[in-house]
Amino acid sequence: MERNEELPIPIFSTLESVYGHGPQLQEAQLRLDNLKSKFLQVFGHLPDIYARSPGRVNLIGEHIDYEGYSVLPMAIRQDTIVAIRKRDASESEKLLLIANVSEKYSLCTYPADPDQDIDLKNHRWGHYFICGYKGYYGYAKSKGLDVGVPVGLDVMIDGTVPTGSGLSSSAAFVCSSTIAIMAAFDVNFPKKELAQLTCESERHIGTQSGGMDQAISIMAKSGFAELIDFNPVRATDVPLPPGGSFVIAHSLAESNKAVTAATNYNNRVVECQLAAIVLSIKLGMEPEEAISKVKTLSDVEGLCISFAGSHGSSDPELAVKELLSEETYTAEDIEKITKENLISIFANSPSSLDVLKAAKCYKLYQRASHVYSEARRVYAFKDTVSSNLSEEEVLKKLGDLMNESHYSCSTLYECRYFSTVPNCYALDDTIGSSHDTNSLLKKFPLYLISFVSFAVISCPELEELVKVCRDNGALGARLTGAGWGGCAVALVKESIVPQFILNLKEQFYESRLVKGVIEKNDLGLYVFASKPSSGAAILKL
Ligand code: NG1
Ligand code: MG
Repeated sequence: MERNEELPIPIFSTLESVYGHGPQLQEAQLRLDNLKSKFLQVFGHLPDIYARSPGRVNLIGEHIDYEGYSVLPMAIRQDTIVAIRKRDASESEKLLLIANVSEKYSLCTYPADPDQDIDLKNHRWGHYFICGYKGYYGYAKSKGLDVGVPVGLDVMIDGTVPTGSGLSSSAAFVCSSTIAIMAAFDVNFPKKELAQLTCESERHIGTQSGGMDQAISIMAKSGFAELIDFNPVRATDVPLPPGGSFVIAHSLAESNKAVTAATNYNNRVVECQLAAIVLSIKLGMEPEEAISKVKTLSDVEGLCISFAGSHGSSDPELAVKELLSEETYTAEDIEKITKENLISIFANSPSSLDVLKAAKCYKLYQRASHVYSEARRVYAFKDTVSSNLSEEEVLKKLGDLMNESHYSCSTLYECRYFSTVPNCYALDDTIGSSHDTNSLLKKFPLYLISFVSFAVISCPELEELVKVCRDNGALGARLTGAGWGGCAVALVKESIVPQFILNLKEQFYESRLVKGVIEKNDLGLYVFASKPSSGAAILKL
């Protein structure tokens, strides 16, 4: 049988083929009717074709995709549908008009120019469509397709993946946009190629993201989670553990990665690269070679042969313990090891230079420890699912792994601080360690102390939510997606799911209801059990 990733995107002529026959179908029909009538209202025509791509919940394997390590997400039913109409080449208007069914998002207009730069200083929601647009043209040209003269496009978006929630609304948007454009031009590429190209094109938004979200959105199979490997992208079906259910709950803190990249997401990517370079030099590589060759922590794994773990093979976690310092590194500390200054190491990456500008120090030991241990947990999770253990034991073990993952994300990777105060604060310059409350007390008036301590323990929502999940019987609970807000995912025994959700509503959400923003009746949007849904599709309706 041909592997899933070698196939092109499926084309369906009915909504049932994607949404099945349950209440989901009714909801999809309503969305489609609304999308069509709004399209007609705004553009004066009906769309030619539609594409949909789902969001995802990552079960385990956080912040390791960009380091080359496998991750284990599943697609959720919430998705983005893109309706598109290609204008005739004869029509004078050569514009991309991107509208949204939601009034929250106003019409975005761009030139029909695949070579345009995205204005990162002025973030607009339509930029994600342009990522897909540039990606499509770049790929089509590289394959020698005759792309013709760019024409205008009328586009309308309907997304149900909550934004800034760690459920990958951005990748659902970029993937559905790319696929809609591709379908409008009557071509279809293999999923594997699309996963790669959408991953690269989402980087136009300024985050140095890995490829997990696009890969699962494109390659997901209904009823399965997927182990996603990289270089090259591959998906392996992983059945869900019997007797267990995954519940997703929103912390109600949004995290806008496109805006906070320099201090949060990209900061960690840069720290990982620095950790990888320093580690490889400590393992005997010449600095010059390390700088030119080593990009990710997975590049270093093969060098750790002298650090054998209990299983006999090389153990990078041990190497980190021995060779990196737990203290934070300044730029000068690192430059002494690399014998080259950081600005020239990252000279070709403007978004990394932004990170260097914002950062005062780097936590190499902590970030590398997280990445290597999380990579190990992903395989432990997959092996546990297919082990001979009893149902009870499997669920318990998976829950433990999820809890360990959360602890690591929280304490070693620190995906939980607000970006207003960078992780290695600029304040560190004057106050020494910002965690040292005594020295703070001596030096600063009370108002500043309360500000600093607020910053240190800020974004408590996700921590609280994870605790509420565990207190109510979750076998494991963890943040999912990039963190700094967004959702938690909890593994819960199937038999207690309804009661578990009720308890969360009572203990976490009730006190946070805000009239006009979060109403009691809408709570189902913020906390729900999720089954693995299918991947991207083209709809010719
Ligand atoms: P979210 O925050 O869900 O968009 C991001 C990255 C992933 C991955 C996770 C952390 C993008 C598009 N996605 O997910 O590649 O690195 O964080 O595991 O930036
Ligand atoms: Mg995203």
